[in-house]
Amino acid sequence: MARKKIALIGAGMIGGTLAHLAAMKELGDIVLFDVAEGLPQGKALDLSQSSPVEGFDSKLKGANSYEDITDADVCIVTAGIARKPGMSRDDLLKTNLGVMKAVGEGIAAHAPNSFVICITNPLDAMVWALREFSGLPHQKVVGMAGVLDSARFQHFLAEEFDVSVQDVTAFVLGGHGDTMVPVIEYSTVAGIPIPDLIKMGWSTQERIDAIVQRTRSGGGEIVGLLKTGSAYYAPASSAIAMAESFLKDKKRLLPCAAHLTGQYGVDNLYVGVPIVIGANGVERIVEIELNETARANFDVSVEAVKELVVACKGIEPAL
Ligand code: TXD
Repeated sequence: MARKKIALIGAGMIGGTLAHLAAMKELGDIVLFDVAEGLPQGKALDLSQSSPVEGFDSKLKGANSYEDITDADVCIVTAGIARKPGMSRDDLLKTNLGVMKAVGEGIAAHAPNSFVICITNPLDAMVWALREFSGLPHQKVVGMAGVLDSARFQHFLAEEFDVSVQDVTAFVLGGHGDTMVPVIEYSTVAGIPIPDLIKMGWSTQERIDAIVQRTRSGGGEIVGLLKTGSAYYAPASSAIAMAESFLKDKKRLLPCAAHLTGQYGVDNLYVGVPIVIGANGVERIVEIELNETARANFDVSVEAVKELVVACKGIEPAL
């Protein structure tokens, strides 16, 4: 059986890390595509030279032409500009919308059967625009944010409870970052929900609220520290988990930005919800009952995504 093909559109910080992870996990052969000349080729060569040491047989290629992504099984899109300190996610809108147009057309022309994972910010609007520009089926285009947001939440919770991250599950909904909605009742340590853990004296509501807040501004905290870019290790790991679920038909239930058609009372919008990812892409959208607070927060999140989509339509009338 021929190897799977993974196209990474954008060979910057996340793109390079994606290539490293995909190669180490031998998910398939990898094409790093970027508009910058030399960058994808340099990273591909450097990574290829680590293969004898690491013992992986994935082939890596750097490219500046969309022809090289031909027949990719998965495309992971990080192309665009990253957030700089002081810059809001929405400031990125205009530039990255133009990038989504080019990328969407490139994927439509060369890898129309691929499973597409968008990472570029502002995520919920960019994945919507990328789907529109590419014309691919909605179940084959998703956005990565929830896996990262819940990983951040899980990390902070594991620290708070002093338990293994492996035993912490976190449940988040809604848009990326500031408007993320953690559902505390469904976030657990080995199945014990957080409200019960609070009752057991493992933490307090105030401390959990502070963790939620830190998670929401998790991206900004890293931007502030790095000063020259945004997070890339955890975002790359998160997208690889999604790609792996598709490539291996694992049917993992992961929080992702998915196209809603009435679920959660939302129509024709990409919002972060739990989905099952398998060989057919989005195989199921999981609709859970929300309590009043979660519902109210979710609605705020949906409104924020709606506003961004309206802004996109203002910039790009073809949408
Ligand atoms: O949770 C999430 N979704 C995110 C999103 C978490 C962290 C960062 N997130 C966003 O990912 C971030 O705000 C950016 O929009 C993307 C990519 O972040 P990265 O850190 O990888 O940015 P880089 O290093 O600037 O890389 C972007 C690359 C760079 O090499 C450009 O030359 C290239 O994109 N680029 C393009 N490639 C192809 N085609 C076009 N048109 C293009 N324009 C720029």
